[in-house]
Amino acid sequence: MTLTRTTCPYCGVGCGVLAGADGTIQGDPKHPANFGRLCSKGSALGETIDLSGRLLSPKVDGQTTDWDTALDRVARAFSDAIAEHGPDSVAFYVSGQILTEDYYVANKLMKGYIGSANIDTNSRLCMASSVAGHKRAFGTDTVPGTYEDLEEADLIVLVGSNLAWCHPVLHQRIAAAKAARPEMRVINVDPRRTATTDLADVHLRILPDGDAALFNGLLAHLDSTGAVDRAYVDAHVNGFDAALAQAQAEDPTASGLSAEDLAAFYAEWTGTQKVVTVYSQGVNQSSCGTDKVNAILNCHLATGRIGTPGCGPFSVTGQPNAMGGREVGGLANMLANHLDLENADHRACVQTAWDSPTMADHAGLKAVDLFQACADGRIKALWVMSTNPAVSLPDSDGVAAAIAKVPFVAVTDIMENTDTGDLAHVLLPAAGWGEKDGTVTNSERRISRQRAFLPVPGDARPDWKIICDVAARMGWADAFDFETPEAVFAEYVALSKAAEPFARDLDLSVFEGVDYAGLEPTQWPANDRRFFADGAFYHADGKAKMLPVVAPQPRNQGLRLNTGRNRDQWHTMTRTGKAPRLGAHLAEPYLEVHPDDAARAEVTVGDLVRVSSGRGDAILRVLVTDRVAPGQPFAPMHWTRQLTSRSTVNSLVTSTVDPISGQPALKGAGVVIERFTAAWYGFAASVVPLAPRQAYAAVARTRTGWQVELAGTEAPSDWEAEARAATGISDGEVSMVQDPATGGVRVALSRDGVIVALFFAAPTPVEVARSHAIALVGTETPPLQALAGRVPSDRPDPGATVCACFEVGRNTLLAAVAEGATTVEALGAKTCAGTNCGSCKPELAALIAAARVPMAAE
Ligand SMILES: Nc1nc2c(c(=O)[nH]1)N[C@H]1C(S)=C(S)[C@@H](COP(=O)(O)OP(=O)(O)OC[C@H]3O[C@@H](n4cnc5c(=O)[nH]c(N)nc54)[C@H](O)[C@@H]3O)O[C@H]1N2
Ligand SMILES: Nc1nc2c(c(=O)[nH]1)N[C@H]1C(S)=C(S)[C@@H](COP(=O)(O)OP(=O)(O)OC[C@H]3O[C@@H](n4cnc5c(=O)[nH]c(N)nc54)[C@H](O)[C@@H]3O)O[C@H]1N2
Ligand code: SF4
Ligand SMILES: [Mo]
Repeated sequence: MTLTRTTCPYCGVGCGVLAGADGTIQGDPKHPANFGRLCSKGSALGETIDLSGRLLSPKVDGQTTDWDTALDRVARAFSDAIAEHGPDSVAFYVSGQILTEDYYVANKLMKGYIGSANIDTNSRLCMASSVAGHKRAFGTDTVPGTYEDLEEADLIVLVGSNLAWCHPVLHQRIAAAKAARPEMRVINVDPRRTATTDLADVHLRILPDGDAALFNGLLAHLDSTGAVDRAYVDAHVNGFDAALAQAQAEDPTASGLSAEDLAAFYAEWTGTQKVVTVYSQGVNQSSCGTDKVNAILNCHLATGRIGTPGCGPFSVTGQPNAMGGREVGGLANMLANHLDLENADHRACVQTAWDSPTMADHAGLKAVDLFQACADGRIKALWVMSTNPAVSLPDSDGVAAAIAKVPFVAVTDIMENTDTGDLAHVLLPAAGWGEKDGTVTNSERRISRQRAFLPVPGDARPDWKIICDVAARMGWADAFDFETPEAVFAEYVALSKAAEPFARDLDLSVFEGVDYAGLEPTQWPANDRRFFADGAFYHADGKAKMLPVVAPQPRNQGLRLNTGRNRDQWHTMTRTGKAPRLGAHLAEPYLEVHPDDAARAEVTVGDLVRVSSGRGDAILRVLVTDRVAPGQPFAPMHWTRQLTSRSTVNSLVTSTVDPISGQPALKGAGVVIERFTAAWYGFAASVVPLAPRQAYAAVARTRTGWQVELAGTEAPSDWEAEARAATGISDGEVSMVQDPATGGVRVALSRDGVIVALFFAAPTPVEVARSHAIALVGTETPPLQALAGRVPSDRPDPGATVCACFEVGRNTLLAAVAEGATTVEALGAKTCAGTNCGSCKPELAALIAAARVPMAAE
């Protein structure tokens, strides 16, 4: 079996993968991002490349059609809108998950040919505050860090980053470095205790948005203790005095931390030369995100701790090509290749290189404004590529309604049914990961190839090709006559050459004339060349800039909803949702609630709550835990209308944005929670695909088909009919057991002696061993035995999955701990858990710790 060297399509770590057409997936030992490691999502890639649910042909108005019809329709809709209402009446909304070549041609078409800058991307929800912070401080959007810095650092401060779940291989690299060098220290700044906290020596549980006060306090402390590098500041930094004066006027306890915790943190940061501050969405996704970024950068600039090994600020990118998108200028306020839209010389340079008829000369609409313009009727034609805004944008119900109002909507996706695709007039089938070729740039500016190892299915085409096909039909065939992604890449590299006179940071000369087919993972400007090591920045005078940051006042009344990610799901689950072993870890939409808040709302573990905000509501399962602070419930962002009836978390989030970056405050919606009173609760497993139809329903894939957690507001009069509807099985024999004492109902549906579905319902949350019930589906177990719902003594119930790779459940692990496996290594030796990708190791450690706490202390 020949394996192809490619790159993982999920997070910005950008791990190298060896992949085979039979679904073989291995970490690439030679890739400098991962050296052979993969996390649970990467390891399960083989389970997500089947063609189920794929969009395989273009569709116009819901009807399958051919490419010519679909492309003509898109081109005509855009050309007509532009002719009638001008270039700013159309928009593209793209994604950090398309390849650099796709991004480059989309940006070229919109900015250089249509002549508008109305192209924005989901990176607006993700990296925009970091981009804006970098530009303010450095004069350009440069991420100076490398992964090796993380291993060389003596202190790593993780701010608003759940690295263990979101950048697992980087987390593992840090864990390995720390194991080898135990004196290395990790501090985690997060209002929530996460799997990442478990690796940290110190957890600073700040108040939401307390980061600016924390880092302002650090700056004042650096100054008062003589730790500022005066020579560096004098030579390379402007704005020190103003930034310091503002920092001195602030009260660091506004961060929510005690004076002792602050003093200890400040002393450690001040006393350690090699410090890396890693930050992510807890910093960026805020109404003061850009200021938070600059508060962090200020401290590194004041000490000259930037650009040297083992030191610096490090904004880790989320998506596989978030960085590539920034390079090609995929945001509405950027031009290609790190050039500035507002700069006439830059515009002229790009226009000359593109030989284009026009050039956008003012910033386009940023994501939230773009969908507001859809709602207002200003946008007449919209093209969404590789992102699912009807789920992932704040006020997602409002966004879905706005998309539905646009006279023409095209969506390019790999999946047939998504919440956004369901609103499109034209659906364009994209070739997916493994089927297409191109490049991506990871968090450390390393460009790697994604290579095809599967045939392109059906009529699908790569995104760059679809964009060029539409451009050609709009009259620009010559400028978009690329035959291959290699040709696009070459033009992108050439544009960087043309921009050389402006001496920007983005220097792609190492890629000139490179062997694209065999391209080795390579950093720009060149492997091992460091940014800012010599103190040269990109403001006009070559200096960096420190910014005065006004910390927001702590707002600590009411419930504030924090949101984020789960270990084993990727965003709106269109791909990870296909892998049974990924679905088994946290299988339904939930809300982590502090015990005090749960008591106040009179809810307990397993109950359902209705969470409401001024925007909308969502029904979520309650998880009572002190991992979250009082007043700060947390919900993951993943669930959609395809999989749930009413559990899309962004229905709750308001569209407040950071005034500088336009990035929405996705981590801070004011909410109220109340018990969701259900007349009955249920669980079902079936061999056929399930649709969410009850008041509460959450569907997931299983090894034997599909499962659904459900609840209804009215007990059905006919339980057999309900069970058949819930499981999608209308034929076959039925066996039913009812328990009048408890009101419980159990139904088995079988065909020719084979169980095809099981359904359990009760007036309280159903207690049935899920994994056991799922395993019975498709077997010839006698129905009444299956309905006993108890686990036969010879087959212990493994419980909820903790280790996705080996599918090891919580009960299995607890039993092993009880038998003496009280270290992560011992647990691994006994159960295999944690011995493949290692993503569950933090949870294994937590489980061991919890199991050893005497019951009375819980
Ligand atoms: N498993 C998985 N991995 C992913 C993704 C995925 O969907 N699933 N998506 C990828 C993408 S696109 C991205 S952008 C990254 C995101 O990666 P991360 O940013 O690490 O992930 P999040 O869970 O969004 O948020 C991180 C933390 O911010 C904390 N936080 C909330 N408010 C504040 C605050 O005011 N201050 C501080 N200091 N912290 C706060 C939250 O409690 C949370 O633990 O993950 C990438 N990796
Ligand atoms: N509340 C809350 N909301 C958030 C966040 C949060 O932390 N909290 N995080 C935000 C962040 S950081 C991000 S990055 C966004 C992510 O949110 P989205 O980008 O909306 O989520 P995805 O599910 O990654 O959407 C990618 C889509 O592209 C499709 N696709 C996959 N491969 C291809 C391909 O090769 N070509 C094409 N054309 N399509 C493809 C997938 O099927 C899927 O429909 O969510 C944001 N929303
Ligand atoms: S850490 Fe996991 S999701 Fe991220 S690139 Fe590596 S294997 Fe893929
Ligand atoms: Mo992201």
